[in-house]
Amino acid sequence: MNKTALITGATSGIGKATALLFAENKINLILCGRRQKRLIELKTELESKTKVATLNFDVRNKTAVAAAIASLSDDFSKIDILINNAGNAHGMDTIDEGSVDDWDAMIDINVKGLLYVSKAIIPKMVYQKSGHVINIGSTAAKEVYPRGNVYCASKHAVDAINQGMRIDLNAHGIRVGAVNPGLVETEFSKVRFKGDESRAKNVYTGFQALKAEDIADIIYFVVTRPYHVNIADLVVMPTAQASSTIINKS
Ligand code: NDP
Ligand code: 8X3
Repeated sequence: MNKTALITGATSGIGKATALLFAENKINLILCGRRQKRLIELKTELESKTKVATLNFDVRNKTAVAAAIASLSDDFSKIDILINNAGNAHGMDTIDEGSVDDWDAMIDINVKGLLYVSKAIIPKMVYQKSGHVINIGSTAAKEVYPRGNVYCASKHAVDAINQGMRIDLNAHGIRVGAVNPGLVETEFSKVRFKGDESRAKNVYTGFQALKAEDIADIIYFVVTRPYHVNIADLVVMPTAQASSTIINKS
């Protein structure tokens, strides 16, 4: 039987590229995001390739998260793969100048939202004695860079949660691993810089950034290893990037 994957943040970037690749490979999809129009368009695009359901919720709203996942039809109720991908940076300021609203957004979405979705799905994986959770971290989960403070804290939390999940779910045969990308050209910087396109573009100028498809390939590789292989933690950067702050720009 084909596997079913739930992908948060499927409306854009890494999540969308992963949805496209999974569909090509006949993995059934539950696509999640706030932008309903994009969810519908993606469903229309992919449903000739695989079975697709959409769930429209904000990961910050724990009641909406639980209700959306509980609303899945029987066809989609057994979730084999959870891709905890929804997230963003909001702002890039020194700690003294940072906006409390931006901090709330990053902690509420990247950390608490990931937990709310996990809480709605992992107990079912425990019950079914199978499942694979991929947490999308970041190089910001591994190091801290200037003005990255709270975004880096949120991704360090994802790193800790990834480790904690793996420990706690070990007895249940559930695989847990993180994929931690460096700079990937998506809508990420547009969100971080609140729609400032030229500032966003500048982040990826002068070197070849990763594409969302590069990360999708890696996620697909991770979920297609034999059952006895669990890729626990993986960091991937563009060749031009050596760390968060060392980028070989032309
Ligand atoms: P995008 O901005 O392109 O995509 C972010 C996705 O997250 C969108 O689909 C968005 O959907 C969803 N999302 C954001 N906030 C919420 C919310 N409150 N509720 C539900 N869904 C939400 O960025 P990326 O694809 O680059 O980011 C995906 C993940 O990869 C994030 O966790 C990010 O931190 C991580 N990452 C990105 C890197 C990069 O350089 N781009 C590098 C390392 C990690 P919608 O707006 O429709 O809700
Ligand atoms: C996204 C990569 O360097 O902007 O997580 O933090 S970075």
